[in-house]
This record gives sequence, structure tokens and C-alpha cells, in this order.
Amino acid sequence: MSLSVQEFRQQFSDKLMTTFGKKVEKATPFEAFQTVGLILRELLNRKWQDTKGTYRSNSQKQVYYFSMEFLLGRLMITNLLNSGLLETCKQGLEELGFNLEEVLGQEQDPGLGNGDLGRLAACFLDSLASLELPGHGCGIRYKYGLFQQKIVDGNQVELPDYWLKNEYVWETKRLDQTVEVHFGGEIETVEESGRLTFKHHHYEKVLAVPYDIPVSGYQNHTVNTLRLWSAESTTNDFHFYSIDRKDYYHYLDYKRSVEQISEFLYPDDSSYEGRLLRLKQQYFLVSAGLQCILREFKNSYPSVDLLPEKIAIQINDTHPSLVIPELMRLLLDQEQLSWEKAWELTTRTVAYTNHTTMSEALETWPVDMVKTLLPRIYMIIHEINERFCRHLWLAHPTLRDEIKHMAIISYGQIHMAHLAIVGSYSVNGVAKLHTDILKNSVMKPFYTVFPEKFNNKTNGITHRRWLLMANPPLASLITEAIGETWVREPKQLITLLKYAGDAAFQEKIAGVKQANKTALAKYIQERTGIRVDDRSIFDVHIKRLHGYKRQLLNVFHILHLYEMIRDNPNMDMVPRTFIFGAKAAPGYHFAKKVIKLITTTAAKIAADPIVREKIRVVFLENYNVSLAEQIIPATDVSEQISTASKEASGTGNMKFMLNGAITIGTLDGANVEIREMVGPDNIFTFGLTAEDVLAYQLSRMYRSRDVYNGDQRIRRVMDQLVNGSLSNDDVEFKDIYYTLLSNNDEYFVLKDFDSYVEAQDLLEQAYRQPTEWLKKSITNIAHSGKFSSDRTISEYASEIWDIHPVTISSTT
Ligand code: 26Q
Repeated sequence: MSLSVQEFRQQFSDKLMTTFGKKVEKATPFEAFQTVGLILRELLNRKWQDTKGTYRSNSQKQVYYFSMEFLLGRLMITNLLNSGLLETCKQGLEELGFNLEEVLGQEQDPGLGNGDLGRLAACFLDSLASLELPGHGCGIRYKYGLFQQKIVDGNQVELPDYWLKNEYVWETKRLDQTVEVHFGGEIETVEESGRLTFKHHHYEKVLAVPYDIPVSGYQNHTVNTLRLWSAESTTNDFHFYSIDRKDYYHYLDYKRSVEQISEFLYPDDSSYEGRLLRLKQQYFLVSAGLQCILREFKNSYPSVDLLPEKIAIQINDTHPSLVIPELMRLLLDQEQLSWEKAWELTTRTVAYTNHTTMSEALETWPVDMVKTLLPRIYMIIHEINERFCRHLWLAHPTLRDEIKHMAIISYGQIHMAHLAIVGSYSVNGVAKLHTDILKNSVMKPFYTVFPEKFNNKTNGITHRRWLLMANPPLASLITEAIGETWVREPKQLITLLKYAGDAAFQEKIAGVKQANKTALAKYIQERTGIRVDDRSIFDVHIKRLHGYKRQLLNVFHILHLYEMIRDNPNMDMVPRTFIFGAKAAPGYHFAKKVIKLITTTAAKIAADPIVREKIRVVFLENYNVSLAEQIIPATDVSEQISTASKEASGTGNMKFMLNGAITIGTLDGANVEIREMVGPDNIFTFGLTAEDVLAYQLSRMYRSRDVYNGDQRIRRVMDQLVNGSLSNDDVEFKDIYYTLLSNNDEYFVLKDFDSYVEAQDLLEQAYRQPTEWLKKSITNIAHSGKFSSDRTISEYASEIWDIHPVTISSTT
């Protein structure tokens, strides 16, 4: 289905009139945006119907990706590009007197995720649809996404992200698909004709209402579904409720408590303690999603025995791991299967992805909380645990000492990762190194018991969003050189290698990078009033603020340069602009102090006429997907400097290399595989290896104070934190100072400082050789095909899910 510019204009003015009662000349950019959205939706709806119809009739296996987060970013440009209408729309809008960029800029960025894990889910949906694979997302329609960040006096301030304030043009409310989710109450066990049955009384009823978002594939006919659940109560419910309570105020309380469930996204917090509301959210997602899948399944198939042949459920970390006991509950209590049969079906349907090895990030829930909120689910988890421990005792006598560490329930806590491993048929890590650490250390005893479950699926990103859409000039240049097959087969990017040393091509690449830097410099000036030198090196560190991601190490390098320039104002160096973007969890004190340190350092340098000629620091507030799309194409240096072993994979690293930035990084997460691909000459690695870090943790032989005492450069940097040179308030940064010295620098910032500074020096020398630098840059782009989420999803499809592409037949 394609539209001519003429038809587009006609539809635009018709829709504008019916929706807003306005003529084109009077329309605001927002109204123009909504109108284009409505045109696209109509086109998408047809394909959507066809896709659903085809899936229903061809009976092939489908996958459901359960995730508490989907960090979609703006969808208009994706949908335009996917339906081949980008040029038509651009021209049509221009002829009608609008500017495409401005219209696209009207779209809210749905911030329904914290960071990488949520963004990964969004990339996966894009690849599923683009590869014509039958796969859907299942998540929560939070009323408020991740908070909006403002910087006030150098500090982070959080504001609510009410992304739904204008109608969201891509969603459709599906009232007819509403299901009920039950919380609390008691379970009565009764024997009925020789079988125990479980009756749930006095529960609180919550309505789960789905909102569907179409997920279109790149220039094909597939439109899959992202279903987001909203907790709602209707006034019609009042009569149900009042039978028990006869109290209008109780009803209002109930309504409030129901609506809270999908009210906001929890920020990923370093010191997070289990909160009842988060558990409610998790069960809400899982129960609504599974009931709906099972209902649909039973309409299509004669017996639930076929479940593992027809459906796979992937859980994005342990957050949705209650799918395991909930599926058991539905199969036992509703479908009346035996425990053994229900367990067989469940463990052949569910697969689990792990995203962290850090023990403090592995989820646990207090037994009492689960018992009270989800009494039947608790009974089932208890039984799973009993059976699992018995199995270990009988079948793995050598592991008897380990059982207490492997139990699902121990010391009053439920260990969700243990539940997820035991209840699924596949456990995957997200980069080779990460999977090896799971197998050989963090989950070693489980690997001994279930070696066949463990596998690696290195993360990927959609090159359509992160190159084709975010960096059109680079995309065109690549297509000019090697043709356009790379868009459908990103591995083809490898043919760019033959241009790595080609002077003419290098010059064009340099031109694109320079233009992107100029554009970013302009954007920075508009947003912050700061003028940055677009000829300086753009050195970028954008990701969530976490101790292990070591933004602090980057700041220490900057403070070190500061001292060097003060010592020697004529020092010969290539000017650099350090760009940061990061949100800290609202309760994460240390992370917020690091933000303050970055902004304070930025201000100090800006006020110093000598230093600011050579270095500049910019903190861009409210980092999100749209901001990333602006920054990444303009980046020279990609900072990926986590403490080795801590960053499971990272995906920013991949987005940067795809856009020709050079990585400075530790041998952590997917950096290791990036290095394997591009070779050691085309990446700057430094610091402790994962093995070193794990060894230090075991031996407890690291003493940060010794490093401090033995290294004058570090002392100078550290002392700036507390000697009043950064802040008049001499306690402002003392917490950072003591975390590094008295708390022994958990993330090895001091330990890695020297080798980081050395790597930065080497990097600068390389930058001084433009031909060599550009060769590195092109080599990185050429090898980035491996890191496309199309590759990742193909691996999940064949090695975990056993699903296959489906050609959508047109029914209209
Ligand atoms: C937990 C409890 C309460 C509130 C929030 C959370 C929570 C929310 C989000 C905990 C963790 C997350 C997100 C984790 C995450 O993004 N992990 C990242 O996953 C990426 C995709 O695989 C990897 O690339 C990153 O390395 C990993 O850090």
C-alpha cells in the first residue's frame, strides 16, 4: 500500500478536519503530528489484521516476550520508514507548510524503561517484526514513565513523567480483552472426587485492561503486537464491591489502590528493598498476560498439552518470573492437570534471560509478603521448592552442602533467579563473558545440575533505528559505497572494510562526522547556553549513573587533565569536550553526588579561561532515547569503562561503534566481543580483567588506600574533592572520598586510574593521525553487523524458541 504525495495531502486535510475541525493553515505542529499518526495507523491496521489472521490460521509457534520495561522511543519515524512513506510524508508536509523535523519532535518519548534492559526489549520487537517472526511483547502501561531529570544548582531533581498528557496516537484500548487479576484473600483446600482443589476467597479483584501498540516490520507486511496492561476499576464495579463493604469510601480506597498498580515505573535502585507495590506490578503483568495467552490458545487448539509446541514465553530478567507459578496455577486449578503434567508443560514453555551477576541486584521477595499478597502462588512456589530440594538430595549427593544456597526459599526469602532457573528450559546470559561468569561462578551449582539449560545470546541493537534513522547521512554514504543490502542483512556491512583505507571514502566519513558534531554543538548551545568547540574530540559517557559504570573514573581523568593544564598552560593537547548524560535513581545517594561532581567540575572549567581552551565538560539533562539519537552520531570516543565483570553486556557500546566512534573500555560485557571483531588496534582497552576483579574479591587483597598513598597523581585528584578547590562546602564530596578510601573502592576506580589515563593518552595520539583514526572508525562500522539485534533474535528464534518466519497473506 503506497500513497502519492497528492493522496497524502488530501488525506491529511480530510483527517485534520474530521479530528480537529481545522483547516491546514491553522493546524499546530502537534495537530499535524497527530494527523500523520492517524493516517499511518489506518495503513498499519490493515496489515495488523492480516498478521493476526495469518497467525491464527497457520498455527505456527509464537513467542511472547514478557518484560516490566519497554523503552520504545518515538515511533513515528520508525513507522514512516517501515511503511516506505518517509519521503512522501516529508514532501507532503513541506508542501503543506510544515517542517518534518518539527512535526516529528512533537511525539512524546514513552519512557517505560530504566535503561538497557528496556531498550533491548524494544530492539527485539523491532527485529522480530522485521524478520517476519511471530513474536509479541507483554508489558505494563505505566501512567508515569521513568522520572524526568532537571539539573538545579548542579543537582538532579526528579519530576514526574506524565507521558500520557496528550492522547497517545499509537495505542488502542481493547476493553473486550479485559481480564481479572486476584490479590490477597485466603485459600481453602477441599477434596473433590479424590482430587484436592483450591478455592480462593475474599480476594481483591483488579481489572487488567490491555492497550495494544502495533509493531511494524521494515518494509514488509508484518505488524506484531505490543500489549501493555493497565490496572483499572470501573464505577460499574461498585455494586460488586458494595455487597461486601457497603461503603462508598471503601470503594474509593479500593479504586485508588487498584489504579496505583500501573501508576509508575520503579527506578532501578542500588539499595532497593522489596516493595509490595512492585510485587503487585509483577504479578499483575504475569497473570493478565498468561490468562490472555491461554484464552486465545484454547480458542485455537484442542488441548493445552500442545502449549510448548505452540508457545514460548521469554522472561526479561527475573522481574516476570512469577509466570512460572502462575502458569502452574492456571494448569492445575483451571485446567485440572496433574502436578507432573503441569510442571512438564511449564518448564518446556518458559525461558529466562539473566542480565546481571551482581548479587545485590538478584531479586528476592520476603516469604510473608508473597504469602499474604498471593496465597495460592506461594503454595505453588513452596511445592516447587520442596520437589527441587528433594531432587537435589537424591540425584546430586555431591551437592548436599550446596542445597541451602540453591533452594528457592531460604532464610525467609524467595530467590527469584533460582525459581527462574528451575522453572525454565533455557537460561541465557547476554554476552559471552557474562554467560561464562554465570556458568563458572555465580550460578555454578545450577550449571552442574542443569548444564543443558545454559546458553549465551550476545545482545544486539536495531541498526535501523540507530543508523538508518538516527544518522541518515552516514547511512546514505554506506549505501553509496556498498549498496543497500546491509539494511536487510547488516552482516553485509563487512564489505565496507575494503574502504577502510580509501582516502576519498575516509574524507566523506570525516565530513559526515563533522556535520553531526556541528549539529550537536548547536543543540548543546540551544539547550544549555554552553558553546563547545565542534573541532574538539567529542568524548561521550551516556548511560544510567551507577557505581560500577564508573562515571567517577572519567571525572578523575578530567580532574587530572585540569591539574596538568594548570601546571603547564601551553601543554600540547587536542581539545576535548566531555559529554555526560545520566539519570541516578532518586534514592541512590552516591550516584547523585557523582552528578553533582560532574556539574561542579563543568562549572569550574568553564570559569577558568586557561583550562577551558583545552577541555570542556557538558552534562546534558534528562538523558533518554531521543537524546541518545542526537548524541551518538556525533561521537568520536565511546566511554565503556565499567568495572570488569559487572556490566553484563552493554548495548550503548554497539550503537557507538555502528556510528563510527572508537571505544575506550574495559574488557567487560560485549566490549570483549567488540574487541574480538575489530582487533586490538581498533579499540582502546585498559584495566583489570574480570578474572582479576573476581580474584581480588575472593582474596580481599585490594587496598585502595595503598594506591592512594603510592600515587601522587591520584592523591592530587582525590584531594580536590575535599580541599575546597571544587566546592566552598568542604563536605560536599566527602562521601565520595570516603567511599573510595574507607569503604575500599568497591569498583576499583583508583586501581584502574593509571591504566585508564594511559589508554586516554594513546587514544589522543591516535586521533592526531586522521588517516589512522578514520581507518579505525570505518573498521568499527564494518564489524558492527554482528551486533545487530537481527542476529541476536535469529539466534533466540532458532536456538531457544524454535519459531520460524511467517509470510503474511493479505486478506483485504
Ligand atoms: C529492580 C527492583 C526494583 C526496581 C527496579 C528494578 C530494576 C529495574 C531495571 C532492576 C534492574 C533493571 C535493569 C537492568 C538492566 O538494564 N540491566 C542491563 O541489561 C542490559 C541488557 O541485557 C545489559 O546490556 C546491561 O549490561 C545490564 O546492566
